[in-house]
Amino acid sequence: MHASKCLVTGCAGFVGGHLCEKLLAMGHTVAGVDNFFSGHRRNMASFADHPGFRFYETCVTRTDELAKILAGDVPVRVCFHLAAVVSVAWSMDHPDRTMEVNHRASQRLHALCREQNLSTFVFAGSAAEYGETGQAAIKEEAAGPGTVQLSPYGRAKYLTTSLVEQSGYGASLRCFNIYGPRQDPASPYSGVISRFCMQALAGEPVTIFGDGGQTRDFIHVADVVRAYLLAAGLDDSADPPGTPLHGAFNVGRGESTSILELASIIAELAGSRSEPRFFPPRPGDIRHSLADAGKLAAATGFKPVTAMRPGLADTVAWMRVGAAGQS
Ligand code: UD2
Repeated sequence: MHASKCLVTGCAGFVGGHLCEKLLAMGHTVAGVDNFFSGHRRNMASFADHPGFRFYETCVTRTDELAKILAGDVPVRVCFHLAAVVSVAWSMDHPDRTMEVNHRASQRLHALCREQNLSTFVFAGSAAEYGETGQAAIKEEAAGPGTVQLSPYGRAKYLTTSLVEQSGYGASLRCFNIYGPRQDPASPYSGVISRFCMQALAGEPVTIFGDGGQTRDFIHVADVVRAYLLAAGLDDSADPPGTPLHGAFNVGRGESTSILELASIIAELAGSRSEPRFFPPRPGDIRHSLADAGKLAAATGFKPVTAMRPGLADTVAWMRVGAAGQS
């Protein structure tokens, strides 16, 4: 495969770190950008010293800095734009900052990538762009100009995805609930799987918001990384190979798991007798969220390969050793 220089914004984040690791292992070179707002140096530990990796500590709102990085000695060919305000809850209290980072800065970077003739711009969209659809399995068309997103996070992601779609340049991956090793369990905004794993391993009660009957479409980070490569036209297994995608694509497994089921599987895998403890539902919590991921499958043949149990076992195993050594 032809080696490309890639820009990965959010390279110290949970997904960004995994993506950089994979790109470098494939022989690409990576310029990584992060400001450690929610990312961690530990997420770059496995590749920070790789000769093909160069790190730039800056914020994605600094478009002038990004322009310099893009036009370096070896020009960047592909941009993966993952840096963002990542917490739905934080966005509720900081709508202006969320709009600046998740939409306006993304808009500027998209324009820059286009001007500089990068082969593509792949944006981290989100299932939060859909709001409450009432649909069993959500298709991409469910988000439109009349959609009412439940958070500034969802709104800003939607606006950026829309501009990517309308421009005819680049792709947006609307990922559903991503989980796996290195997801930070320690923040109140952390994903449910990382929190449950940490609680179960510590022998503490698992915290369930609401009755636990709410469902999510969980997808392992390794599958999400493959989806990013396909979207950029960098995956050899794609059919046809090497064609960047255009437009918005759901990334999920198309399978529902309830929060109660999740608590029970994680307790079993962790060998824990932790009991669930019930708390009031979170404001704005969606009841059911399930992807119809047929569009990405039809375009690329993509099929997630990590089933729920092995994926959770992998996450519990990492948390047992990895989380203990976090700095
Ligand atoms: C996820 C993403 C968010 C956005 C959204 C799109 C994460 C962390 N967040 O939000 O960025 O893309 O999907 O719709 O991936 N819960 C508990 N106990 C806990 C923690 C959570 O019961 O200790 C419940 C929570 O009330 C919710 C479900 O678990 O019903 C999933 O919560 P989450 O925070 O992992 O993710 P979500 O779907 O709110």
